[in-house]
Amino acid sequence: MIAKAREWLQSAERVAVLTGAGISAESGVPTFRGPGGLWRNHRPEDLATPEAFARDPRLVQEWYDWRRGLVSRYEPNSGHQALARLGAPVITQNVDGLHQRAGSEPVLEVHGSIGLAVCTGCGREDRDPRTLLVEPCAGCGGKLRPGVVWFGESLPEEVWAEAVRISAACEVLLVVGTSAVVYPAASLARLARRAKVIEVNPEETPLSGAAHVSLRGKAGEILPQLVEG
Ligand code: BJW
Ligand code: ZN
Repeated sequence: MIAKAREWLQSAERVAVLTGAGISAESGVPTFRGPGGLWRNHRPEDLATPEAFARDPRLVQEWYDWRRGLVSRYEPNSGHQALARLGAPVITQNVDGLHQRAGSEPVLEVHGSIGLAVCTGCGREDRDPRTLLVEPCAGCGGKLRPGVVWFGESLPEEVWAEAVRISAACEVLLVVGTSAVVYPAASLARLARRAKVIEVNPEETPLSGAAHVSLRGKAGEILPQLVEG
C-alpha cells in the first residue's frame, strides 16, 4: 500500500495536502475530538462560536490566551518536515502555524491563525505573541478575539477559493490527521474527483471509504516513509 502511494506521489505533477489536528498531535498539540481532545471538557458551542463570545467574552478570551501561550512552545515534527520536503501546497485546518515553521509554502489556513489577535471594535490586527486577548485593544478599547474561524462563521474567502482550486486540480491529494467531520473543509477531499486520495490517520474516518489508499498510523512515522522513498 505504502509503495503504491509513494509511486503516485513521485509521478504526479500536481500534489496537494489537506491536514487537520492529527498532524500536530506528535508535537504535543491536543486534537479537538477523541481522548485527551480539546473538546473533552468543553462543549465546542461554549468556546468556538460567535454566540459564546457574545455571551461570555472573558471565558473565550481566557481559553484562547491559554492556547496562544502554548503554541510558541511547540515545534514542528517529522510529519510537518516531510510535508515541507514534499514541496506541495498545504491546505490546513490547523491554526498553530507549524507548517509554516517547518517550511511548507504555500500554506492555506482555512480556519485562520491563533497567533492573530483581531479587535472587534476597530478591526486592528496584530501578531505580537505578548498580546493578551483579555486586555482591551490599545487603539480603541474594544474587545479582542483570535483570528480563527468559529462554527457558523465563513471561511476566509480568498484562501478558501484557492483551496478549492488546488483541490479540484490536483492529481494526488494527501489527507492527514483530520476526522473529516467539519465542513466545508471536509468537502475538499470530495472535490478532488480526478485525484488519487491517500489518507494518513490511525483511525478510520468518514473519508476512508472514498480514499484510494488508507495508511493507518501516525503522521510522524508514515509521512517520512512516504516522502523519502
Ligand atoms: C492523527 C494522529 C497522528 C490523531 N497522526 N492522525 C455541512 C454539513 C454539516 C454541518 C455543516 C455543513 N456546512 C457547515 C456546517 C456547520 C459547521 C460544521 O461543519 N459542523 C459539523 C461539525 C457538524 N461548519 C461551520 O460552521 C464552518 N463555517 C461554515 O460552514 O460557514 C458557512 C456557514 C455560515 C453560517 C451558517 C452556516 C454555514 C466553520 C467551521 C469552523 C471550525 N472551527 C474549528 C475551531 C477553530 C479555532 C480553534 O482552533 O479553536 O476548527 S472547530 C475544530 O474542528 C477546528 C478544526 O480545524 C476542525 C477540524 O478538526 P480536525 O482538524 O479534523 O481535528 P479532530 O480532533 O477532529 O481530528 C483529529 C484526527 O487526527 C483524528 O481523526 C485522529 O484519529 C487523528 N490523529 N493522532 C495522524 N499522530
Ligand atoms: Zn480596536
